[in-house]
Amino acid sequence: MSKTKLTYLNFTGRAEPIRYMLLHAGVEFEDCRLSREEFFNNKQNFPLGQVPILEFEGKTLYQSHAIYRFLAKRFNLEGKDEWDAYWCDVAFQTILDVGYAFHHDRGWEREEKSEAVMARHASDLTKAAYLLDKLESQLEKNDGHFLKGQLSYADFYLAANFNTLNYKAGENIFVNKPRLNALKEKIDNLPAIRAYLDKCPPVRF
Ligand SMILES: N[C@@H](CCC(=O)N[C@@H](CS)C(=O)NCC(=O)O)C(=O)O
Repeated sequence: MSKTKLTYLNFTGRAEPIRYMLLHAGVEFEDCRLSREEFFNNKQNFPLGQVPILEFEGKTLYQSHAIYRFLAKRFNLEGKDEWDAYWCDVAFQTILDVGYAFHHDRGWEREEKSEAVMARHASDLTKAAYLLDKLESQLEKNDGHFLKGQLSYADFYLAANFNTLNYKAGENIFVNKPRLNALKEKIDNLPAIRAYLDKCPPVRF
């Protein structure tokens, strides 16, 4: 059996949902975290010159979202039919949108705290809060998961991105979001994920 190897940088970022799914599925893998220098020395060897890449069953997978969906299919993490898969994708894409709300230049945390910059940041926070409320409603309808009664890749995506989203927002955007917090806790406390989190070195995002 060929070795499974995930190559990324020393961040959670796009790789963390892959780490979570592999860990939960009990797949042993090499978690290769390149330094900036190592990345640029190897860039030409990666299919699109980017990471993450996942070597799995003798093939090289790239494009993070395609990898998430591939693993979701392989590990039965997108529900029982295409309707479940659809709602799982909706949650995933809504979480992505929360992150996109903060893709603006981060003038609000540097010197440039002009009225315009601060107004834009406030508007980003409002948009994110609106989307997070929609995600809360989806969890409420489904007894605490994005799909009722089952784990899905959207659950893993949320937990794996929690800290990154707060980093992008510059504050904890999950205050008063009890269901999202509970889901993150539940995923982070799955045995294989807990064991990983307890020993992985702290990273900024
Ligand atoms: N669409 C790609 C984007 C990957 C990507 O931009 N990765 C970053 C690291 S987070 C990277 O490799 N950047 C270096 C570069 O593009 O030169 C994916 O989601 O996998």
